Amino acid sequence: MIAFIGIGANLGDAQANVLDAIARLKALPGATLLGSSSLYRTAPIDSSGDDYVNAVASIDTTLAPQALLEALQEIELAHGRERPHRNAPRTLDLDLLLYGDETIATGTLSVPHPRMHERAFVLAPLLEIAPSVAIPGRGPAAGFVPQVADQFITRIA
Ligand code: A4P
Ligand code: MG
Repeated sequence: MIAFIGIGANLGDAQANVLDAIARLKALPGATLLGSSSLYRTAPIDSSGDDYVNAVASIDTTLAPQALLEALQEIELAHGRERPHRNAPRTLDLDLLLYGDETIATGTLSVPHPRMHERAFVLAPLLEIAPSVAIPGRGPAAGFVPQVADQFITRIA
């Protein structure tokens, strides 16, 4: 299954944390890294603290969605992620954005990620590596770009 992972960090060396997350995805058993976007500097949305560094990676994986989520959470924990409250600043956040064209709604997992289409920090890196990707139930991701045009985002050289 092809899956897309959203990567974000705004504590510590955010850029290094994002690059290390991509390296760990590359090394993940049961997954092959297909691609990763540039890194982007983005203003916090519904969150506080410094600007974020965001990126998106795509993998081809045999892991089931819940197993993949747990693997992502292990990578977050390896970075000392603490969860004092929702949307708190974080050393590393990994979100399962898309899992093939599946729609998943369990107590621990919502796929497609319910807010991904509202966020430039997801859409810009996602569209960089998958220009024609669609969000199940919503349509082409590119169609949501005009609605996030006011969110600050810049590609890191
Ligand atoms: N969960 C459910 N669905 C998923 C999914 N598709 N992927 C559950 C990952 N996790 C999923 O997540 C809380 C719980 O969501 C998990 O235990 C899992 O079972 P969390 O990572 O502990 O909490 P969070 O990240 O604070 O919440 P959430 O809902 O992921 O927040 P958002 O909506 O992703 O927002 N601004 C910028 N510029 N860049 C960012 O990266 N990120 C956020 C986080 C807010 N503002 C941001 C950024
Ligand atoms: Mg999260």
